[in-house]
Amino acid sequence: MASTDYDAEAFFADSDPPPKLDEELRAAQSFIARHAREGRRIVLITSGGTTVPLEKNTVRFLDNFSAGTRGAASAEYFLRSGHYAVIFMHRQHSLQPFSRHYSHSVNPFLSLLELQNDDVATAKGRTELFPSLAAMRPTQETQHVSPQVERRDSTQGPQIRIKTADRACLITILRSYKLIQSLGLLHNISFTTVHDYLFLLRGVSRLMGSSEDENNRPLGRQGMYYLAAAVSDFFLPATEMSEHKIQSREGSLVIEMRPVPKVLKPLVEQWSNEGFTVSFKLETDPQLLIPKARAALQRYGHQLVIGNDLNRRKFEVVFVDQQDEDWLRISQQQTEAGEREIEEDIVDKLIARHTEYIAKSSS
Ligand code: 9Z3
Repeated sequence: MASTDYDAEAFFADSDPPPKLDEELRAAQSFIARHAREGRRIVLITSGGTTVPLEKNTVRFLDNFSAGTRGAASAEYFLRSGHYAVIFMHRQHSLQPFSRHYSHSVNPFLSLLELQNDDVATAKGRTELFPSLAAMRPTQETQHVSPQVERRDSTQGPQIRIKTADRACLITILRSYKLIQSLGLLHNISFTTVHDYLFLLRGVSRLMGSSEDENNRPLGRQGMYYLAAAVSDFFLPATEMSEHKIQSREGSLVIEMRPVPKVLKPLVEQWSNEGFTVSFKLETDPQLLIPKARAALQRYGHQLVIGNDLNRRKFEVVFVDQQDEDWLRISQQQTEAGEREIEEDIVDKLIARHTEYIAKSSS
């Protein structure tokens, strides 16, 4: 190890905490305290990729691949089980539970809506919005707007409706979202940089690790840590970062990055108080998946590594624990058609394993 490599303790001692950390942790504390008091299991889900800024006034950064699907979908399945309160710690602007079904790229929200009593089909309507387009005729598929224009009641402006075909699905998702909100079962925290992520992970796992129910029994094993975020392996310490935008006149860009401190070890040994800890291992070379997952288990001593290959992750993962390897596969066609999600099966299996883990401590 180079003398400048950071272990977790040195990293936290040498780095300034993110400006809103205390505020974030106060909010997380009241969520955790309430659910621990009520004897509910709590799962901390991390989701999305971390960034590593190359400059203090950041113009460029290194990013890790992750859309946040794994984390956001899993959060919904944990909530649906009825056994968990969920802390969803995600990369800012990555996918979130419930709203993920209507992301801008997959299912743009505006295309679910239709306008009634609207006059965009008339030249007058177009003049109001984009005068320079007034002379252009609507395309064939928007012609059907016209009959409604004929019936237009001048006292009533345009009305918005959800398209009939999308209504049932949207209503189910909206009702689920509202229900979870009204029960206060989901708490969101966002991060951008790997630095934010590390401070938040330490803060939240310490809070979970020290919480108790009303009979002073620790949350301990009832806590789960589901670490699906794609975390950078390399970072630049603040002391080695350029203050301003790196200038191209300096020729080729050569940056030496440091290994990110491994916080899974202190999470397991010091912070989480025996919480059930699941990390994900992402590889692109299938040969490396099992050995790397095994090495992580060995190194950190946690309960489970879920290995996934970048290109197969939506229909195949492998559960690696101290004893064996358990492949979970679902149909690729069904996945691609949007009929099934592997996260449903992952979460089912994890809940069963978590239940067993809790039972072991009480026996
Ligand atoms: C994963 O492996 C996740 O399953 C994915 C999910 C990032 C592949 P999406 O968000 O993708 O659904 O698009 N996460 C962990 C990746 C990671 O950084 N793991 C570290 C490593 O592999 C260990 S914590 O070394």
